[in-house]
Order: sequence, then C-alpha cells, then structure tokens
Amino acid sequence: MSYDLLAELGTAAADLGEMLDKILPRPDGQIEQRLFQAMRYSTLGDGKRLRPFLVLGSAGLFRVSRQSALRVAAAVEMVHTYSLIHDDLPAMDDDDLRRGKPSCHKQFDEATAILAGDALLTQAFEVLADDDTHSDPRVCTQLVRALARAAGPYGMVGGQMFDLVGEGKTLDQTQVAHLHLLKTGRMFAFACEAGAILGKAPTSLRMALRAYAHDMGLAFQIKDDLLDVEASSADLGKTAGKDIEQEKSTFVKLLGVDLARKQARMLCDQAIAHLDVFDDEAEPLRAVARFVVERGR
Ligand code: GRG
Repeated sequence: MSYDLLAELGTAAADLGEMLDKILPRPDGQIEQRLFQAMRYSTLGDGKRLRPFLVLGSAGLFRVSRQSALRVAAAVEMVHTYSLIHDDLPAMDDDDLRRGKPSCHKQFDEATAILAGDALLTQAFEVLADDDTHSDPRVCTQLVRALARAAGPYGMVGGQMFDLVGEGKTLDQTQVAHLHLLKTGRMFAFACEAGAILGKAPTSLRMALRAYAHDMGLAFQIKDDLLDVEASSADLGKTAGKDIEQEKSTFVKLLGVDLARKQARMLCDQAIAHLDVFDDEAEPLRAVARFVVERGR
C-alpha cells in the first residue's frame, strides 16, 4: 500500500496537539493567565505542522522514542509560533490574519503578543533541556545548541533582519536564496537533524539530512512565493499578495511563475535524491518534500 501522507500528517498533528497541551501553561485564574491564553491561542491554532512532522520523520529513521521526538517537535513548533507572532506585529509585517484567525496582537494586544512570543521561545529551550526529552544530557545540550543556532542571529532572526533591510531594494537570486536559507531554511534543517541528534546517528547521515533540508526548504520558499501571487487569503489563512505590496524581492519576481515552478520541482527531486542512503523508512520525508511543492496553502 502506498504511503498516505495526509493521514500521517493528521496523526502527527493530533499527537503534537496533545503534547503541546501538556507542555503549555494552563490558564487557571492566575493574574498572568492572559499570557498563557495567548500562548495557547497561537500555538494550538491550525498550522500545517511541517516542522514537527520533519522531526518525527527524522526520528523515525533512528528508532527514537515517540515521546522524545514529540517533545522536540513541540519545542520546534513553539519557536516557529513565536516567530509568527512577532512577525505579525505592527513593527514588523503588520498582519491581522494568521492561521485563519486574528493574529495574536489583534486578538489580545501588542504587549501580550510580544510576551507570548518571548515565553514560547524561552519555554522551548526548557523543554529541550529536560531529561524527559533525552536521558543523556549531552544529547540535550546538542539539541539546545543546534536550535539556538538555527533560530538566532545566524539563522531565523538574522534572516528576518535581512528581509526587513531588503524591503524596497532589488536583491539578486543568490541574495534571495541566502535570505530564505537564514529565515526559514535553518529551522527546517534543525527539524530534519533533530532525529539524528536524538538517535546519535553518524555524521554522514546527518549531512544527508541537512542536504535534504536545504533543497526542500528552498523549494518550500519558492512555493510560498508562488502561493502569495496565486492563492487567496481565505485559502492561505494569512494575507495574500503581501510580497508585491511590500516590494519584496521574491523568486517569482526574479524568475517568473513558470521558471519558479520548475525550480521548485527540481529542488524537490534533488531533496529526495539526498535520501537515497535510507530505505523505506525515509518515505515520510520523501512524501513531505513532494507535498511542499504541491500544497495549496
Ligand atoms: C520575528 C524573529 C522573527 C522571525 C520571523 C518565520 C518568520 C521569521 C516569519 C514568518 C513570515 C513568513 C511569511 C516567513 C516565510 C516562511 C513562512 C512561509 C513561514 C510560515 O510557515 P508555514 O507555512 O506556517 O509552515 P504554518 O502556519 O503552517 O505553521
């Protein structure tokens, strides 16, 4: 029987939801409960859960326990959600819609949204450092270091700065690719390597996963640029057409729609080829690479 990605994405999202519900602080009438409500509002929303799925997919290659993999998947989703909350703020992308509902600062207020993002980011590292995530403290340290590196100045936050400074400027294809490698690629790479860290896999297999993540992450971004011009806000659950409005240099602007589509498919094939070192157990990662370029949101 062929691999049913949509069913597996559904199962993973449900398991992740349970883990997040366990981890996130519960509003129980505390004075600060508004913060907990905002964290839950944004994190338990309707995301595609691609990064958690990648963690589970890479962990599945190395027989890592489901509990460990789900805790790391939850930490990645918490950092991702923090980035979305902060990105939507008026000082950044200024967006009112996220995951099909009002963005965090619209539903609550700006100060609460800033704090909810801060709290998700910091709690994610508490989750990774906990011995419930892995009994070997060296593994926990590696996870903490790798996620900090992916999310910080040499990764997502650096990419966000690059993006803000680049608005209204003409960037070439190499610069646009570098921007997205920082802004989204490094977090995808962490998600793909996390299973190898948890499973103490050899460097050669970690490198294969990193190469897969690199090409798949770029394909994801090209598809994101295509969806921005081709899909509606209702389909996306976020505001469509923002790249043109903000005069961003995108792959679609640089290559045109047809070539961008071809490039995304080529990167998807290349990503899948990096997984040749694995057998059937890498099917979830192969399927998700195809999904990334075929998705409608
Ligand atoms: C504010 C530090 C900081 C960083 C922001 C990730 C990011 C960096 C901004 C989000 C805005 C954006 C459009 C980024 C491009 C990458 C992208 C499409 C992110 C959204 O990821 P999806 O599509 O979202 O996986 P869901 O909601 O499905 O989880």
